[in-house]
Amino acid sequence: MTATIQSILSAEETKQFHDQGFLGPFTAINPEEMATVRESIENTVLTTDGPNKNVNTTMRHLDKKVVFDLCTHDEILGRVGSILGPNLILWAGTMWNKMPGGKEIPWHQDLNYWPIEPIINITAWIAIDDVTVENSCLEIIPGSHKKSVPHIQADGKWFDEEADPRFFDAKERIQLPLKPGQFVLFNEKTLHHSEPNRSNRRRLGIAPRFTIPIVRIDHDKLFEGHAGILVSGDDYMGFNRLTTPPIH
Ligand SMILES: O=C(O)CCC(=O)C(=O)O
Repeated sequence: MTATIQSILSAEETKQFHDQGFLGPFTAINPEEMATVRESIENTVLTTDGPNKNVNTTMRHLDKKVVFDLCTHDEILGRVGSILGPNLILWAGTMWNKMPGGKEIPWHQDLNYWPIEPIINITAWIAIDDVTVENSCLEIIPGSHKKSVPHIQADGKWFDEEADPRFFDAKERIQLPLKPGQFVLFNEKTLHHSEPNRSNRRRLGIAPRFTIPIVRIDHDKLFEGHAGILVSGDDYMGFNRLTTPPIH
């Protein structure tokens, strides 16, 4: 059992999330505070191995307090909890470090890739750098979460699979530039994407993923030894592997 977060979205905002599949931008911390967090991430996270030995940009909330604290900021948990309820598990998190020249992240729905069942998730995409259209901000298609889109092989992109373009209209995209410390929320079926980074600036963001205790996580498919962290309320089901937040 952990402290239970306070819901902070209005009824209108939660309806908007259900209608559109995304919400925001909101502010977790201001750009000055993010400058300190960014420096710590650059010096202690991007330069070290994490718990997933294959890639040091995933799951760093498990081993670095600076990442855990950012991912579980009250402004984020309060909004996620307004939609998923008071019992929340932080089960994944990816840092999206797209350098100048970095590839397109193809249009996709996250549920296509994830070993959780049922697939219930809210992602908070948090800007660590100043994220603009030029350095390839997140783009989403409002309302696209209402149907599942088949995924096909992708060539020359960040992932090997992408949403089949015959099943959606990319012209319906909206772009989501974010100041450092701002974030947006979206769900497991919202189509999203980002262009190649055509600027000369890095685009670093982090995307913590939250679910609820009825969702079974296939931990070892994520990586051997993976565990979630209960970040609010009670794990009333008790079948997922959970661990405690990092202390340093
Ligand atoms: O950072 C991006 O451009 C894409 C992020 C993404 O695919 C995700 O967080 O699920």
